[in-house]
Amino acid sequence: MDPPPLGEVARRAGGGLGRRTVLAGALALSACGPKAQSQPIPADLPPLRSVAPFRVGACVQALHLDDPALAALLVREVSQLTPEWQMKMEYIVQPDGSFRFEAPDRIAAFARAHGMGLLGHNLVWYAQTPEAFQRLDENRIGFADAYRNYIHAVAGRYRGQVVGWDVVNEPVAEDGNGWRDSLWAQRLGAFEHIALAYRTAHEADPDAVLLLNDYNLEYFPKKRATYLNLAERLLASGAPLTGLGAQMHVAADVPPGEITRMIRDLASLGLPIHVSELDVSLTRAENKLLSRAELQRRQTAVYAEAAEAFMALPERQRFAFTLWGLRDRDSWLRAENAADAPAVFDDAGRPKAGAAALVDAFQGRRPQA
Ligand code: 9MR
Repeated sequence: MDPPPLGEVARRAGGGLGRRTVLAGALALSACGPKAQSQPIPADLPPLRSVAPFRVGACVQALHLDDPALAALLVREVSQLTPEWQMKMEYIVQPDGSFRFEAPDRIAAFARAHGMGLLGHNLVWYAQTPEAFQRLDENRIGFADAYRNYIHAVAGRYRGQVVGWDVVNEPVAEDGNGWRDSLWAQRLGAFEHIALAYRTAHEADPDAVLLLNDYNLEYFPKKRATYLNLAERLLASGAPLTGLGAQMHVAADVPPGEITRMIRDLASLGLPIHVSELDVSLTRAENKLLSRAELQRRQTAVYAEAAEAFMALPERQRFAFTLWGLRDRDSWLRAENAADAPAVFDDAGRPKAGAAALVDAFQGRRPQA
């Protein structure tokens, strides 16, 4: 199950104009504000991975690897892959309780062949509770043993191949009031199932960075506070939580400054930070009065802000910076709205202004305003 559209929950007003105005000349000519200047995307824009002093990631499905243009773009631009859905229970756990690994094995092999990192995503998610777990015959195996067995099987299989795991995905309630209910919470305890997942993942792969991952942390300070509180409780309990992920599925009219504040807040615990699923939707913008060109301009500014805030972290806290879909046409948001164009490469794989903004920020340059 996907999280609800941000529009349903992100009730913030549109905010002022962003500071940064790197624009794709072709995209942004008509509706620029008075301060905005159009700036063409350099024809020889260097690959993202070549300029970033940390791993740049993208999500991927096994079928993407059959698209030569996309496979080539991935190899050129990114240095880490996150399986978009095929390392989740929905793919791995079969109705009879057996496991399958064809697709994630293929993605892992591709990453290895191209010297890329691999990020395991994810081990436990409230939204995925396979039938085999719901109908578990506890005369044969206890629930906690089956849960631990799953984590051991999956994290153990990719031991030494992944740089890290999103161990628990989206544990915080939508409104930030406590944690989500789930089959896992009901059977194993609201806190205990989370702590147990970290302890078990660590047994299975002691070298992997073990991350927590959630969304809307920039939009809702309350949700962020609950997330950080959970992280602190896990650490206090001795659970091996070693990284914090912020998904960052944001809209182009996210108020300037919110992303920067969120990244700083998360970094306050001292753990490595993963910008884990960044995309910037045009069609989810709350402010329906903004022109498409203005939304595109703001989208570029949002990518710039995210990259600059990440660059401002101490080096040891920059885990990776991951884009949720490299080209517009690969994005999950396209299924929701065919008019969306949330990525930094267009349908043809050409860099948009957002890609140029990332390159600038990763090189420590601020775009001209
Ligand atoms: O983009 C993913 C989509 O292809 C899958 O069908 C869906 C369910 O597995 O998950 C999407 O990715 C989600 C990610 O795993 C967790 N954060 C929200 C992402 C977008 O819904």
